[in-house]
Amino acid sequence: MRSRPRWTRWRASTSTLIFALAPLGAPTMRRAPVPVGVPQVVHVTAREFAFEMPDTLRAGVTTFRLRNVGQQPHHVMVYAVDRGHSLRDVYDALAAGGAHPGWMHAIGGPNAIIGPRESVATIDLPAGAYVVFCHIPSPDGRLHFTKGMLKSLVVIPAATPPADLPAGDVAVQLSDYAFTLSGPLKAGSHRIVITNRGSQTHELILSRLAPGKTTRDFVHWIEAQDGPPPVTPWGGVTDLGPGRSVVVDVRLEPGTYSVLCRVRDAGDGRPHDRHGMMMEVVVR
Ligand SMILES: [Cu+2]
Repeated sequence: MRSRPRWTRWRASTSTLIFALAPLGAPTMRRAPVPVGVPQVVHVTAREFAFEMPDTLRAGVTTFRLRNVGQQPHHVMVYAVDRGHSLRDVYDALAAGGAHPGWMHAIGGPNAIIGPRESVATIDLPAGAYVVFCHIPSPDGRLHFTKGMLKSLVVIPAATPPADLPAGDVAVQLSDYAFTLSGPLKAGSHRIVITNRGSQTHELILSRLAPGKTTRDFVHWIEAQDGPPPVTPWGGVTDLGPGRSVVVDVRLEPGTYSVLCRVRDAGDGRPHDRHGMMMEVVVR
């Protein structure tokens, strides 16, 4: 014998199911699309030496919009942290240098920017415990996270329907050790889908080269920090673990751009540009 409350509940769940599946074919759905989740937008303001941003986010697809009101370049590294590890553990692990420990997972974030431009990266953020930090060195050699640019972030489960990562107009694959673009980059706005197909964590540092300067000049400058930088930082994505994708919104001006990965190799500890993970892209 079936009781009435059960029947009512069954009907409710069936109609929900039909509603969810309808966009696959029902013509009536053209006028009444199923609402889909919209990425949450997180505004991050960076300066010497702090991040201004929420401490808690909801899980799902999230757009980080980084604005840097400081004088030095800053970026946002986003790492998920396994249970049982504190912010102090993260600090100690980062301060030790070398490859990051296995209990930290690179999720990707907006790479370095300075001045009025924004660095914009959309990532999928599962619920859990995270840290955000800046791993860029100061002129005195100390990394920004040691000066205050390290904070914890809690991502709580979301009740809203999940959004998909937005589609892009260009794809970039990261591998061990190369960047592969799906097509040319022209001046103007792009939505770039960056996917790590390698076995290690990689990043994409996008910088516009000053006239006459090369990516090798930039690498030399990163290591020596002498004189003014030969580039303008233009965003990209910070550390991104294998198999993950991030969508970066960028507005390109004509010029030559340097594309670089400085993640330290799991094998020999040298930065990936030393393994050939660097290229130049001419934008017209
Ligand atoms: Cu790399």
